[in-house]
Amino acid sequence: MGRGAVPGVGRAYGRAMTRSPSSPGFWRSPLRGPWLTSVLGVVLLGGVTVLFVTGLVSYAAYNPNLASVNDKTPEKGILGFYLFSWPTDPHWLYRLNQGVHVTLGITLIPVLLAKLWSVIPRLFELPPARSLAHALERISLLLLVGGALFEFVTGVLNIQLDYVFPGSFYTLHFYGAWVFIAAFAAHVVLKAPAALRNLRRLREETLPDRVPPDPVPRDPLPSDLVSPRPDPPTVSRRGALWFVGGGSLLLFATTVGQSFDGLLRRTALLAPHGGADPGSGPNGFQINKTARYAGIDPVETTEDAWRLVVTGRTGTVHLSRARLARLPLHSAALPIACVEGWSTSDQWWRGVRLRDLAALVGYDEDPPDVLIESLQRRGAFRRAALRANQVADPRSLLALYVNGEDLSPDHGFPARIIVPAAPGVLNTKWVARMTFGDL
Ligand SMILES: Nc1nc2c(c(=O)[nH]1)N[C@H]1C(S)=C(S)[C@@H](COP(=O)(O)O)O[C@H]1N2
Ligand SMILES: [Mo]
Repeated sequence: MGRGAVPGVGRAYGRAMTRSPSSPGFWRSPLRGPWLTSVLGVVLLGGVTVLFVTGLVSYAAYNPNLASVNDKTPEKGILGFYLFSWPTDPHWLYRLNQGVHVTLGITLIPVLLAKLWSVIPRLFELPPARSLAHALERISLLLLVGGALFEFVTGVLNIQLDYVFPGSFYTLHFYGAWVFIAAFAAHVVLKAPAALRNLRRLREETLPDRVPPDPVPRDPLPSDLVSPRPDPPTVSRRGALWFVGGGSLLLFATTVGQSFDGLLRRTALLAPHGGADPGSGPNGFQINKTARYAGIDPVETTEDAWRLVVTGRTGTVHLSRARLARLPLHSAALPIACVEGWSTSDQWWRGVRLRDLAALVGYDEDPPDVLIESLQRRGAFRRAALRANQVADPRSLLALYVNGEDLSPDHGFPARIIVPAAPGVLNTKWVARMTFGDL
């Protein structure tokens, strides 16, 4: 029977209170309250900010304003206000950015779920709106929860599966991020004062070992999150935090290896799998799409059949692979870093400088932008545009060799692009045509 209730009435009221999720008594965990919600909220505030920034940076790395082939969200309008020319230094820039974005995103999943769990009574609150301000707050909450789930789900699916969403991952994840961050910012502004108050109190009292059966004395702050009829606690608040943190740690430990080689990569149980086994040897590093998957006909890559077609100010030249191999060759140690978060350590690529190829077609100084097209006939990644600063970098190569050997078919034989600091998708494999200037 409820505290201070009239006998009989109390029991009926109690039953009504527990029957529907919109009644506060339905939610019985003594862990819910401003304390747990505030701690999780602060972790997410930091984490989501990093995710948002690295996400925006990742989009900029595609150089989407350079050419339509690079841009998966051409209708973005002012949302592209911040775009900048992606640099080529430091050469591990995209590797770091994307490793942080994906690894942190996966690590935060338990925190996000715990946070949603901690505020779930609020989602069922009735009446839906008590005032205009309350209505706005609830709409922002809906966008916040929906946006968060949407961003995490699309992100994880893009990493783990052959993408299954209707529509391009890039478009959905990009627009979803803006909806989410707008709701997130509104939420932070609305909730920061209360969260700060809660956390200041938390610093004053030391972390209690067990939640008291009646949280009212410890949680004098008025809160609709505190259950009016809490069940006896089965775990302390400290224990609950360990549970969430342990989940995060487990996800982190089974993801982070995808940014490294050798034994560490094998600990990345959650990294994309099911692709081709790269085997060992000079070409034994991660493969994204195999030549077979991309529909590359081996006949078209033979010495007799394949010609690189380079076009520029002074016309077009056709180069066999043997001809290319007699041009001045240079080496560069550069990683492959995919938007999916995995990356390789630096590989030793050897080939012709992009700026030397530009010089062959009339750009002796100040090489322009270039459009790269592969032998591949279908698929979004068969073409990419590189900006002039990327072409000019002496480490940017049309690579013929890697780690002292011919490129393998799966790594782009007869020739592939490799550019410092660029996302994997700009490192086009099975290159057939390069068009300088006039994108
Ligand atoms: N023609 C072509 N080039 C491509 C791709 C592709 O699908 N087709 N995938 C790109 C992507 S997304 C990445 S991450 C890298 C991966 O290179 P790797 O398979 O040699 O590791 O290749 C890039 N080059
Ligand atoms: Mo990629």
